[in-house]
Amino acid sequence: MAEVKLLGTWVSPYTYRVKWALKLKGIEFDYVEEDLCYKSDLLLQHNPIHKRVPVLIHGGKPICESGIILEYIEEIWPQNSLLPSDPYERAMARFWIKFAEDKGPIMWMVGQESLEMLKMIEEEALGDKKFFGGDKINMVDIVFGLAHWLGGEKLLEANKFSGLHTWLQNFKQVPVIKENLPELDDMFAYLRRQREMSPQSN
Ligand SMILES: N[C@@H](CCC(=O)N[C@@H](CS)C(=O)NCC(=O)O)C(=O)O
Repeated sequence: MAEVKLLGTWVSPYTYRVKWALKLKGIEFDYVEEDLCYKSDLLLQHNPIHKRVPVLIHGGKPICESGIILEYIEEIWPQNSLLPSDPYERAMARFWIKFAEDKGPIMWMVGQESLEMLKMIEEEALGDKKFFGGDKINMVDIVFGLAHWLGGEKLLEANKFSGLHTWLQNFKQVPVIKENLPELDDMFAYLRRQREMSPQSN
């Protein structure tokens, strides 16, 4: 078995978090595309609790849950660090990662609650920085990258979150992100086909 293997699926934002982190650190890995309608034995054996992607298999041992995987990657491969070295700044980065995890997709859906959250993020977490990590992309940017999947650009533009809108554009221009980002139209077409094929839709 390859030393590092990633089980994922191309429409999954959580899979991309792990892919981006590995690539930003220059780690070689084998990527295994999963069909979530027919989960492989490899996936079922390595994530028997949730049976979800992503799963990182390192030296034969599985690690599940994208947030936990990101922390693991940072510990095992400290090069091109994805967290600040200063303990206070590191705690702040983890605060915003937890915020993004707790709020989930709601943050990027139009509504009073999401607008208030986005305002807080823009003012408190991003400020006038290029990335949440400062001049360089870090784990907070990776976690907020979910915005792409939810068409965040339109929401940010329409509601005049110019700081966050510029951030999302800067984020998507980082070569590793740009080269590893599914097209929204392809994803919607795929998910539509999946829905049509699923027995519940008949
Ligand atoms: N909290 C998990 C979420 C992972 C997740 O929702 N994965 C989805 C794909 S985006 C999945 O595997 N779904 C299959 C299923 O639930 O059966 C993480 O951060 O890794």
